[in-house]
Amino acid sequence: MLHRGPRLFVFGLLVIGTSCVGAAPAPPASMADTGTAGSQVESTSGATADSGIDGTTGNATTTSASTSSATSFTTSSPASTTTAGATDEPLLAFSDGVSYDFELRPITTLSHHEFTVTNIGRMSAQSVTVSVLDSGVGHDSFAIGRSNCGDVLDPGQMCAVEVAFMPTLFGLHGATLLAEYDTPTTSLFAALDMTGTGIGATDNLLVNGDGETGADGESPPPGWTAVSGIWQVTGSPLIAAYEGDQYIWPGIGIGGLSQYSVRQQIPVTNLTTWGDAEGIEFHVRSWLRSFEFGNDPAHYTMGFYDGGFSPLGEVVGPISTSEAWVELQSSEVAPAGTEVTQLSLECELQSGSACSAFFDGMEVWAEWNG
Ligand SMILES: [Ca+2]
Repeated sequence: MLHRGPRLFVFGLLVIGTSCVGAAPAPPASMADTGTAGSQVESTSGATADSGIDGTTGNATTTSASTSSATSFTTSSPASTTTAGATDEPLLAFSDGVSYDFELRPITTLSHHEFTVTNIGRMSAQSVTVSVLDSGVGHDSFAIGRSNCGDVLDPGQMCAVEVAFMPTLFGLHGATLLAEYDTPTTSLFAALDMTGTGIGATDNLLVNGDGETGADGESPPPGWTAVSGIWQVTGSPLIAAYEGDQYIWPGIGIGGLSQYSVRQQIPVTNLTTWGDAEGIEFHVRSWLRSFEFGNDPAHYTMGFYDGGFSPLGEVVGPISTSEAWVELQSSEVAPAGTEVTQLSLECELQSGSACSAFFDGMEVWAEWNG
């Protein structure tokens, strides 16, 4: 049905070369221009607090050991290799200027961009370190991968740094790419603002929607909370599971009870860079059947709640009394303030001692495409 790619949390590549940049103060935006001589921030001894990075914190991780022979991975050219207007000091500049947007990227995918750092000054830059500044929403979705930037970058030389971006949340992510270096008299840096937007769909957010977790007859089903009735995971030759061996049903033995309900709450404040789940579309899918046609009607309900669990809205799924497995599905955009979603399974007893509703293959997933 709808595409629901696996939600990967592969951070192995993302942590390379990015340690310990948190202590470095964010450079003033007005000083982040890397395209001209005026783009550099100078921080001399005794400089004031707004002078940027002093270059002595050691917080940026030095990349590869390649030094004076550094060249680009590719044939990409720097934006400027001229030394016109440059001072007698070293001056580093990014080929992409002051900003770069990775644009819309599914939260399941990893993308890369190669940035080139060029010394457009007239002296060698020493102690060159390139790092991702530990600031901004979703900054940890950016990380340095391959790099051939060494400790020294001579005038006219360039080196290449590959940055990996894998959004972990829906929405706009941001971080700063820094190239710090020393001159004979001070420490400077070039800065570039990186952005990217996470889109796409999550994996299944529901726990034990297939009824496969828990021993036969276990009540309530692991991951679920019974509101009324027993509710169990079970399997039976009389009712073959839709998938796997087990399903979830209300159980037997509640005399006089007519409404059976079980629920599962899903916190959803960890899905977006804007905090709540406003604007996120939630999809529900469930397979449902009765014992015989016309048995006890059953359905699911998807509810949206704020942080205090006040209801903000709900979607009542289709009611089924089919004697065969039927796929039920619905989608709804979460209202502003949504912090919790709740899937409830409902069965209305018509006769007998057990509500004949069998749920299997249930999933809830979130989608946002910008
Ligand atoms: Ca199952």
